[in-house]
Amino acid sequence: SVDEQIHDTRMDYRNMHYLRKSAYINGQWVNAESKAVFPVLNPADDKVIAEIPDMDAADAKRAIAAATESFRTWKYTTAKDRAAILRRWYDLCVKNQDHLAEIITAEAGKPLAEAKGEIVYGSSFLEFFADTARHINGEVIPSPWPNKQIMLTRQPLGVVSVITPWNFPFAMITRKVGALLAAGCTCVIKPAEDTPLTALAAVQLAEEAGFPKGIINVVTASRKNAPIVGKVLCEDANVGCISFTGSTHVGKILYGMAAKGVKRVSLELGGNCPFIVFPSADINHAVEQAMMAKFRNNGQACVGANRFLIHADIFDAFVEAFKNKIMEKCIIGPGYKAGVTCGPLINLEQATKVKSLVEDACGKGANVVIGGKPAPKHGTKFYESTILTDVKPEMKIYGEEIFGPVAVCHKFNTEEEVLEIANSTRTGLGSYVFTRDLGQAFRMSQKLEFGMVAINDGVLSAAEPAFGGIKESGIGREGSKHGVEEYTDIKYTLFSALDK
Ligand code: TXE
Repeated sequence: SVDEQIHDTRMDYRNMHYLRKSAYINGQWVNAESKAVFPVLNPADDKVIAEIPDMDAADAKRAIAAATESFRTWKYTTAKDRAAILRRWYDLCVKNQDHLAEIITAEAGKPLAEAKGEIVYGSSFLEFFADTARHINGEVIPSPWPNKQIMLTRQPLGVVSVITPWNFPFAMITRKVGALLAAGCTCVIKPAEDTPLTALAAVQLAEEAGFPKGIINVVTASRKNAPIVGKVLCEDANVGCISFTGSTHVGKILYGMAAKGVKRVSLELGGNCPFIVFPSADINHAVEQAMMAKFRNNGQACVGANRFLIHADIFDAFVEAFKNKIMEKCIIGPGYKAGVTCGPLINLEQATKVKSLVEDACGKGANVVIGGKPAPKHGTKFYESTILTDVKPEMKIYGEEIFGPVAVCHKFNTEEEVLEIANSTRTGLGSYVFTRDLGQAFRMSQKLEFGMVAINDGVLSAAEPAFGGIKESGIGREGSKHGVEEYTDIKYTLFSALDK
């Protein structure tokens, strides 16, 4: 039975704080109207952690109604009051970081230390947006007419539908929800089916922080019901904006549905990030950063390095040093075990995708430097940390987002050539460049067609900068003041003086 499975595990879920098994609508912890449930599994051992409501259209409508009603008063709260509650939410997340991290490790598989890092990183958005809430300034503009004044103010968009992925189950919630609450919006969250427990725990802390009922709602749904709930969240007339992070494929479907109601969208979609190393670079530093850019979260990050483009003069030295670093640092195992740095992939679908991409490449002549196969002794979803060379354009792995622990290394000879290769993708999220040549760094920052360029660094994201991509990587920015403005519209008011 599910109960036995829950007990038969090395993580004791019974003692986990903040493990909620209900969804959250209008300030109540609730079941699906249909009473349906679905299991949430630990990807390390395939055991059931909890069964939670498998909601459908009726539940989604109920949540939107609650968010719509609460918006009527929330939009008139002062920025100071909104900032104070956000700040309390931040404090509670930091205080409970160990409990939250355990839930992430259980359902997402990532090592505990990394899960704690996600809580620190994700909480920093709440702290930052608490500050930003008080700086959503308008403008007063010189008028072209005498005795008149033009005022531009920022208005919240209303109810935001928030659909999040499983790779950063906490940070993807805080990055969106913190910003939209600061702006004065309310929301309905549909967390990824693989990682809903983190979202529920985060929202329980929001409840403790004092958000009034209906401001934040969570509708949980299985993979089967996600499109049903998603359709309502995109098409309901009361929804003003859809904020989504996930695959480009699903992003396009949601964008299409949003278009029917001329709704605003914020889309953070897939990437195909180049990691470029020039001969002048400090190779040891580049390798250290490559480890972060590739193997953080076991390669399951949209800003993860997807293509290593290494100058021919240093190719062999880089690949050798990279391989040695992998042998030293990549310890595969379940996330709760001390010392483990590489957990499982999130689900069978992702594990199969990574395996078949490598098999396709090897079948067409790619060379395995290290790894190159699943690691079944740890479980069904583990994969060895891998380096491939001799990858050609006709191999699927050349153009696809790998989303796993596989580093594909290519050789290049000139700056023009590497720019051509790097830019030849329909996506444009992050890019990384390693060089000591200042002029070259400047040219690369100008010419790389990506929303973000990191020079001599492998980690880009924080609350302060504007995170986001161009082309098929999405629309809009998260973090920074731009991330808050994303959830506002500009209202223009004209004041005409009656007394002349
Ligand atoms: O993503 P999906 P998946 C990329 C990455 C990965 C691939 C597939 O390449 O290998 O996408 O991952 C919800 N209406 N990224 O299948 O399906 C779903 O329930 C409404 C990059 O997990 O896009 C979940 O909440 N919602 C990405 C969310 O969409 C729908 C992070 C994301 O799932 C829906 C994740 C529908 N019709 C994957 N179908 C990044 N940018 O970081 C699914 N969902």
